[in-house]
Amino acid sequence: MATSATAKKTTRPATRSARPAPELIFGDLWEYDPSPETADPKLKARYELFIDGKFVPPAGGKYFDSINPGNEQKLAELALGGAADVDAACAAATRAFDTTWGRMPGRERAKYIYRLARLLQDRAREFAVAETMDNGKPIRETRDFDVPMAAAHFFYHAGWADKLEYLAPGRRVAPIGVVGQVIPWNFPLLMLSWKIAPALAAGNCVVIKPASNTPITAVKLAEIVQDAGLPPGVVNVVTGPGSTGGYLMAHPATAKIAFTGSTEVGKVIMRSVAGRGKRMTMELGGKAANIVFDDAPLDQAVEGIVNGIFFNQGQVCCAGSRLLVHEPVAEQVVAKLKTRLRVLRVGNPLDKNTDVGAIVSRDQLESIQGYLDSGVQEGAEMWQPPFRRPAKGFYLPPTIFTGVTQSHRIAREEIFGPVLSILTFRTIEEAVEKANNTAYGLSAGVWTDKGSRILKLSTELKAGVVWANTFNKFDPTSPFGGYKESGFGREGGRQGLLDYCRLT
Ligand code: TAP
Repeated sequence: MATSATAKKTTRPATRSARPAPELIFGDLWEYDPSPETADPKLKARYELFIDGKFVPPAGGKYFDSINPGNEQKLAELALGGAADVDAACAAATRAFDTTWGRMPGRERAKYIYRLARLLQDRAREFAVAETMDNGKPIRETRDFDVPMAAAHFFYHAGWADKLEYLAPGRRVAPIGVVGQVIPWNFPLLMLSWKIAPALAAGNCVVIKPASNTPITAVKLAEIVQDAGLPPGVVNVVTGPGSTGGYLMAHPATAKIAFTGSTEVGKVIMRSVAGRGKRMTMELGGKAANIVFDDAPLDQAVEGIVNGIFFNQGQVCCAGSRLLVHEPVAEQVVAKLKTRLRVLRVGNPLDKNTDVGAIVSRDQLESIQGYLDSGVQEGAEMWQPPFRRPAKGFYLPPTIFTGVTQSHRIAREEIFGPVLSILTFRTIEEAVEKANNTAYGLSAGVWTDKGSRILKLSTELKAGVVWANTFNKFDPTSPFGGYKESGFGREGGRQGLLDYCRLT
């Protein structure tokens, strides 16, 4: 610690004490007092598929690039897996299930899963940098949240592997078989751990397809799977486009499928596998209400609002993207929020001081921009702090809209960006009605001093998780999942593990 603290000090400019006021430096953060992460992400120029315990080229011989959204530079090329590769991966997973993993006592499986957790911890810094470069999220988040939480999921589920009979006392608990998994780009490594860890703990074998925007930490995790000595075929990683994910989901070898991504693609998958008897979990989109009452500690609530919508640039399924604020304090909350947003640092994701990093891709940036245009056209009032866009990379300042009504697109659709739509309410009934007026039902937040309000809202809000006087709190022991068009099934905790088991 002493060494890094000293090193950090020497890299800071001598004029540090002469900092200008925050408003003046906003937008100049790339030039101002940068504190870049320097750990080597150990990236390879090319990554192959991971099938049957080996890294193999794709059958079609094609590759695609992964781009760093922070500076638009190419990071690596990845194998473009297709149907033949999915066939090979499913065959390997079936063999592994029939001959090794599916028959292995839980206490033995646990040792392998603990090893995955520990090896991931050993390489935590490298994974954090790689994730930040591939996704654009601030290094502070990958370092302090994504990677430690991913390791925690492996540790937690390793602990379950030899105790499965306690999941459902009186029933026989068995694995399901080969599981096909498809994950999104917003928490690439974390979503991978949410998928793989419970599947392995229950005795299943997996074929997983990461998002093509952010495939790197998945293939790096495959290196760890190899180093941990898991039997060949237990974990297979097939990188490639959405169509490869579609083929995997519908593959006859997959007894269960687990999808995290947009509601739109989730519906396509559900239609494609209807009637095939597959077990299914769907973790889909969200449009959460974050509700602030007049008796809430407002400074604390403002921090919760900021965390709720600007964490990971708002590219979070459970983001508190609709702020419902009690009319008597609405003006005060908006004023405090603006003051806070003026000092958020937007910029280089590898800078340890950055609060808001890059949007994952140009396409996503354009999609968010489309929502900003629609908000303005429909009559809401947009506000952004002063911001100078870096020459390269996909950046957007934190954005808030006031004067939003429930019919506006920005109040109804999942924007998946750093954009907050602010509505007001007068009574608790109105707050509940507005919060539930959405096709989604993943999460919600409540800020109030009154326990009775918290109890009432936690039962009346139709959301998989309701946070009270906090937001975005996660734990491997706690089940996470949605209602309505946010999906079904749970990930995490006993309930999440049960979704990977066959009970007889
Ligand atoms: P999607 O566009 O739905 O993509 C998710 C994954 O599905 C990617 O790997 C994608 O591959 C693949 N895919 C695309 N078309 C497919 C098809 N027809 N069949 C099978 N797979 C297909 O979502 P996204 O943009 O990556 O992620 C954002 C969405 O995920 C948001 O709606 C967010 O709310 C949701 N999400 C939900 C949760 C939970 S826990 N509910 C957590 C995180 C994210 P390509 O990348 O190659 O297109």
